[in-house]
Amino acid sequence: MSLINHAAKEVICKVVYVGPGLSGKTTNIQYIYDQTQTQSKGRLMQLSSDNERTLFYDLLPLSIGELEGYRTRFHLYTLPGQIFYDVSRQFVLKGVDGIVFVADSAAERMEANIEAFDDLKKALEGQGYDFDRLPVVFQYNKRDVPSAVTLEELQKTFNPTRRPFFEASANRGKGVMETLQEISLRVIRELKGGEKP
Ligand SMILES: Nc1nc2c(ncn2[C@@H]2O[C@H](COP(=O)(O)OP(=O)(O)O)[C@@H](O)[C@H]2O)c(=O)[nH]1
Ligand SMILES: [Mg+2]
Repeated sequence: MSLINHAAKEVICKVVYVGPGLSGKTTNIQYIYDQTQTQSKGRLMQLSSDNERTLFYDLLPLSIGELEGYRTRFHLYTLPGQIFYDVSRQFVLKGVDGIVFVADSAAERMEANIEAFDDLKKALEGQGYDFDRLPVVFQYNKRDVPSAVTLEELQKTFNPTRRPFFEASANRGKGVMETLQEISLRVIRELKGGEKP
């Protein structure tokens, strides 16, 4: 559920990028940070160290626009897989408004993708969310790697009901802003009362 601050006329939406370690979540956030004008972004907080980039989470506050007189702000978080068994990380999912699932296209990472996906669904259920009703966008990242599995296989495995998805090469910025735009659109639509696309 979004945080609404009536005094400040602000809505704060929480979007969490989830996926297995090294699938490209931080790369997405960093690219968004680099592409966003200074006045529209807060400080990028990266709670991680150089040699263990996947351990903690990133937070990027963004101002996206106005909705009925309220400033809409997004807080983008990244969250590694294995969340179900790690209570300390579950707070990042508290009050989540939208999820970007960042899968790694490399064949050798499919098992890790599936594990992270199952963990995510369990963690959301544990907090009373219905994954099928939450705004979700799938990002199939690392489409450039030689061992990439087919789009069909990814869709069949993660997104059989064909919710929005993007192919990406986040390290080159491909698909990153498209993913962000789609998830923010879905979250705002939900805020306005769940109009269907
Ligand atoms: N080949 C390739 N490498 C990528 C892509 N996106 C990210 N990477 C690299 O994958 C590594 C892990 O990315 P990172 O964003 O730290 O993963 P995170 O653990 O999900 O936050 C880094 O070396 C990135 O430069 C991509 O689309 N293609
Ligand atoms: Mg990271």
